[in-house]
Amino acid sequence: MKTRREFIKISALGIGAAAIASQSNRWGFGLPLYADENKSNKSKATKLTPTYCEVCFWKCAAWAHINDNGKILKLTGNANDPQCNGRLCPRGTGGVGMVYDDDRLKTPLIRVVENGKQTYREASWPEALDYIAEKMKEIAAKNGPESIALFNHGSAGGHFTHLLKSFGSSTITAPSFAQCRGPRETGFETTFGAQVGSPEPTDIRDTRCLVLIGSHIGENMHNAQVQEFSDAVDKGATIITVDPRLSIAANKSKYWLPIKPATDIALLLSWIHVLIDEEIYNKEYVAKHTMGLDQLKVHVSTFTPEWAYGITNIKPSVIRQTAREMADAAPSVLIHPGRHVTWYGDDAQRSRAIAILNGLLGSWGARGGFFMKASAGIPDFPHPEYPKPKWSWPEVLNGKYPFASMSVSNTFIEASISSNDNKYPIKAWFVAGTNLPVAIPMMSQMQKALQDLELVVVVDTMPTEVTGFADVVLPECTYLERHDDLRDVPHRVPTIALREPAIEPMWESKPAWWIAKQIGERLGLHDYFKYEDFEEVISWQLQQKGLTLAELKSKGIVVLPRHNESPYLDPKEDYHFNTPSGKVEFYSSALASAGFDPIPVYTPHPEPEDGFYRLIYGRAPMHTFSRTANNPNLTDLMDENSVWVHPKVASLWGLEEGKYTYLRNQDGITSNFPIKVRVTERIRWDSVYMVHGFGHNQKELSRAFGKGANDTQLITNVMIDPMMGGTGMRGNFVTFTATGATEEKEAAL
Ligand SMILES: Nc1nc2c(c(=O)[nH]1)N[C@H]1C(S)=C(S)[C@@H](COP(=O)(O)OP(=O)(O)OC[C@H]3O[C@@H](n4cnc5c(=O)[nH]c(N)nc54)[C@H](O)[C@@H]3O)O[C@H]1N2
Ligand SMILES: Nc1nc2c(c(=O)[nH]1)N[C@H]1C(S)=C(S)[C@@H](COP(=O)(O)OP(=O)(O)OC[C@H]3O[C@@H](n4cnc5c(=O)[nH]c(N)nc54)[C@H](O)[C@@H]3O)O[C@H]1N2
Ligand code: SF4
Ligand SMILES: [Mo]
Repeated sequence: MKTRREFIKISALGIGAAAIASQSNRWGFGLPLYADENKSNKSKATKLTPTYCEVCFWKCAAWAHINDNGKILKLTGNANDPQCNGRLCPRGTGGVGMVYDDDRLKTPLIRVVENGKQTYREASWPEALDYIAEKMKEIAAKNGPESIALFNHGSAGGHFTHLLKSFGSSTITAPSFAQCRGPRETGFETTFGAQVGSPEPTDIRDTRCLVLIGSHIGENMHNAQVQEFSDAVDKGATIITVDPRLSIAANKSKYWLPIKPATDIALLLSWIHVLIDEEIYNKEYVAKHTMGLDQLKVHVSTFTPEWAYGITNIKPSVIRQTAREMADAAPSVLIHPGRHVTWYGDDAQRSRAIAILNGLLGSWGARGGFFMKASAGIPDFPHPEYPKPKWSWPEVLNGKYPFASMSVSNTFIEASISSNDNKYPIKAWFVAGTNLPVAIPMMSQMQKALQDLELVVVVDTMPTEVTGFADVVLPECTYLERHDDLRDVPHRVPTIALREPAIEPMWESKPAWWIAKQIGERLGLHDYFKYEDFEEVISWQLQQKGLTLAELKSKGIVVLPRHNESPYLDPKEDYHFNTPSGKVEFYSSALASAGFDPIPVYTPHPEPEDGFYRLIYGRAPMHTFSRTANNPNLTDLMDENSVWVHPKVASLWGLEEGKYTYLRNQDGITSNFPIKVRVTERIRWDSVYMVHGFGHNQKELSRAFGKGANDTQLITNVMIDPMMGGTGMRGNFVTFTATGATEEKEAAL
C-alpha cells in the first residue's frame, strides 16, 4: 500500500550545495580538533558573549570567545556558575562544532511530490510560515486547537509551548519523562511527596557514602555532578556501584556489585531487610518523619541476602557489608535516584525501593544526602491569559497510568493513530529539539501516526532522522546564534544566567522565539507576542528581579540568596511531606487503592534464550544522545560506538577485538550497520553494551552516517510501566552475525 506520508531522507535533495561550498571556504573548516583551534586563536578573541550550553540539559553557563571577524574561537565555563565551576565538559567545549557544521539545515523545506515521488523543496520563510498557520487554523476549526501537539526537548520548547498555549493547546510532551526520568519522579513522589527534578538535588559534595544503581557518572557527564563525584572520591567517601558493567564510576568504587541485569529490586529489598533486621536504620528520622515501618518490616522479612544472592549473583556478605556502610554514613548517604531509569517496566517501583531506602537512612533533607533546592522564580512577560483548553495530556492518557505526573510522549503517538474509540485525537505535531525515531522506541506506531497526521512541523538544527517525518522543516539557528529564556535552574542557590547570540544566525536559520512569534502573528495572536526582539522580554524579566540586562551581559550569571535559609531539614523541627499522610510513606495507600503494590516487590523478568545476550546501553563522555553524532569536534574524539562483549562470549562466537559484527535481536531485526567489537572483562557474560546515539541512516549527516549501530532500532520489545507509562527498553536480546561484517565495513569506507 502506498503510504500517505513517506519518510524522506533529506539526502535525496541537492539542497544548499552552493552554500556548503562557500561556507567551507569562509570558515576554512578542515575539521581541526577544537583544542588546536583554541590554542592557535587564544590571543585573538576580542569579545566575550555570555551563553549557557545546550549540548545537554545541565545548562552550564559559559562564555563564547569571538574574534574581530565574528568567528567563535572557543567556549569556556563561567567561573561563577555552580553548575560548572568554570569548566565545561568535552561536549560543552565542542559546542562550537554545532555552529560550524556544514551539514546543518539551512533553509525552510516543504514536502512536495515530484515525478510521483515525495521530496522536499526549499521554501522562503514567509511561504513556510503561511503554510503552517493556514493548516493550523484549518485543523483547529475541525478538531479544536487541542489536537495540535508539541513534542519538545530543550530551549526551543519553551517558545513553542508559549505559541501552542496562546492558541489554546496544552497538548505538550517531551521524552524526558516517559523515556528518561519519569519513573523516579513517580517513585519519589509516592514516597516523599516530592519529585527529584533536574538538576538532581544530590549533595554528592558532602556525602560519606554514595550508591549508584546503574547511574554511570563520569560517562553520564552532567558537569558539577561529575566534579562533586570526583571530589567525593578524593575525600574518601565510600562509593558503591551496582552495574553489570565496570563503568568509570564502578572503577572508582570501593564496591563494584556486578549485578545480574533486571534484578535490582531484589538487591534493594534485601538491603532494606538488612537495615531493619540489624536495626541499623536511622531510628530518629524514621520515628519522626515516616509511616509504614511495620508493614515494611513484615514485607521484607524473607528477603534475606541469601535469597537475593540467588537472584542477583551478589554475595550475601557483600550485601550485608554494603548495607552497613550505608548505615554508618547515614544520614550523609545517597542512594542515587539515577536519571535514565526506564529500564524494565517496573521502574517506578524500583525507584520507590530506592526512595524507601533513602527514607530509612534519613538522607532526604540531610547534608550529604538530598538537599532542598531553591530557584529564582522568573515572572512571565505580560500577555493575556491563555485560553483554557477543553482537553490536555491527562485526557490523552485515556485512563491509563494513574501515577504519571507529566505527559507521556508514547500516548501522544498512540493518540495520533486514527481509531474510533479515541475521543481526543491528535491531528498535528510540532517537533522541536527531539529526534523522535531515535528517542522513543515505537517506530511502528510512529509510522502509523504519520499516515494519519494532517500536519507535521519539525524545527531542528540538523537533518536528523526526525526531519524525514515533516511536511515542513524549519531550520533553527544554534544556541550560539540566539536568545533564549533566562536560565533559572533550581539548586543549592538560585541563579539566573543569560544566553545572548555570539554571532548572527548562519544561512537562513532563525531562533525559535522568532519562529513562534511569526506563526503566532499569522494566527492573530499579536497580544501574546508584544515585543520586537527577545532581549526586550529578558530585560523586562530582569527588571522585575531588581537586575539589569547590562549586569547580566557583563557577568553572564548572577547568584541570588536563598529565600528559605537552609538547604537541609532541621532535625529538631517537624516537617510536612506532601504525601497523603504528611509523612515519608514506606507503605502507600494511594498505590494500594489504585491496585498497585503498596510496597515494591521483585518480579523476575524474561531471560535471553540460548545464544542471545541482554542489550544494555548508556552514554559516552564526549557525546549527547544522537544530537552530537555529526559534530565535527566531537566525532574527532569518538566517531562510532562499539559493542562490549565478554571474552568468553567473544571466543564462543569467533568475535575479534576491533573487527565488526551485525547485531540481530529477538524479533529478527538486524542492525542497519555493523558495529565494532570490543572484547572486555568489564562486562558480564550475559549482556552486551553499547553507547546510545550512533548508527545514523541519514546520508546528509556526512560524519555520522553509517557509523556504529543504533540501539533504538534493536529495542522492539518495550515494557510499559503501568504506574506512569515509561518505556522500559532493556528487555531486548541480541545475537551476532559477524560473517562478512568487517569486509562490508571496509568496502564502505
Ligand atoms: N555524556 C553524556 N552525559 C549525559 C547524557 C548524554 O547523552 N551524554 N545524557 C544525560 C541524560 S538526559 C541522562 S537521562 C543521563 C543518563 O545517565 P544515567 O542515569 O547514569 O543512565 P543509566 O541508564 O543509569 O546508565 C547506564 C548504566 O546502567 C547500567 N545498567 C544496564 N542495565 C542495568 C541493570 O539492570 N541494573 C543496573 N544496576 N545497571 C544497569 C549500564 O551498564 C550503564 O553503566 O545522562 C545524562 N548525562
Ligand atoms: N534507545 C535509547 N533511547 C533513548 C535513550 C537511550 O539511552 N537509548 N535515552 C533517553 C533519554 S534519557 C532522553 S533524555 C531522550 C533524549 O531524546 P532527544 O532529546 O530527542 O535526543 P537526541 O537524539 O539528541 O535528539 C535531539 C534533536 O534535537 C536537535 N537539536 C539539537 N539542538 C537543537 C536546537 O538548539 N534547536 C532545535 N530546534 N533542535 C536541536 C538535534 O539535531 C536532534 O534532532 O532519549 C531517550 N531515548
Ligand atoms: S554538562 Fe557539558 S554538555 Fe552539558 S551543559 Fe554542561 S558543558 Fe554543556
Ligand atoms: Mo535523559
